[in-house]
Amino acid sequence: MATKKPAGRKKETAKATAGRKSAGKASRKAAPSLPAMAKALDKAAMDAQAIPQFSGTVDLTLAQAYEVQRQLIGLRLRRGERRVGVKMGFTSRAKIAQMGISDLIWGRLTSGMVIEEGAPADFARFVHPRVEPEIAFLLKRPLYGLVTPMQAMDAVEAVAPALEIIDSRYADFKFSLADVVADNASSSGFIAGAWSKPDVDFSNLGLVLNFNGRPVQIGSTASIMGHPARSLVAAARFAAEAGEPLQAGWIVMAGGATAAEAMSAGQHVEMEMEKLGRVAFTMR
Ligand code: OOG
Ligand code: MG
Repeated sequence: MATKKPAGRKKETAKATAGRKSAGKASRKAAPSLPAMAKALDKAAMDAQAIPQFSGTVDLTLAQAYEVQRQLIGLRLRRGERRVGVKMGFTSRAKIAQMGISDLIWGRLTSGMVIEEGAPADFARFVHPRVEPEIAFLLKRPLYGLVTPMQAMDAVEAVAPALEIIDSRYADFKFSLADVVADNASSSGFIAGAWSKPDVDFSNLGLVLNFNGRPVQIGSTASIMGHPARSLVAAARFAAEAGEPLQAGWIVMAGGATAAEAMSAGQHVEMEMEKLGRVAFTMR
């Protein structure tokens, strides 16, 4: 394929590469701008239509990828969504092994991603959704910078068993580190179960993820960085570095304790966690 002249740069968008899974070494297309990437990801999410990953076409640094993410969320906030927290990614071996990425990442949660416990989610809204068992923290005061796990827990109002629906906007759910960061860490929806006071020892709670009453994943909260509080510590650091410190009332999703499971329409998803109880929703 012919290499484009820089003059064609503005016109090139991620769409122009549609159909290509990953560009070969020979073809380097002119890179779309960061705002164009944010728009393409936003549209992909709204249309529930996958786009090709950027890597292979664009050399995106991690800092640029986080800037795309910031702008992507900016588009949602401008449509009236509210910021409600932070999600952490790749905090367990199981997730690292499943996706082949071992760097901790984070993403921004907005009100449009909230799914009420027990409520149905619409399969048509997603590209190729997966679900993973997590634990959620609800903060009672702001938390930022370098904190110890104890200081982090002091800011926690409550903890809950939670499910995250991830739905990569990239074809085949394949991406590089920069790709997935730009795509807000694949976030699509999350469901928190009943909140408990954080005086429960949640460091090693057994959990089972069930599809239509059948177990599909089993694990423990201990697989989240050895102790989920460490994920909150990391979230506090990332958020402060981004100039968006964790706020009172925000939710922090600690990251998947097991590999994520692909979902289809008509599934009832339930996760049962020792001591903290269950959380469920139906994909219709
Ligand atoms: C990226 C998001 C990772 C987690 O809990 O580790 C994540 C992905 O797997 O698509 O949410
Ligand atoms: Mg997750």
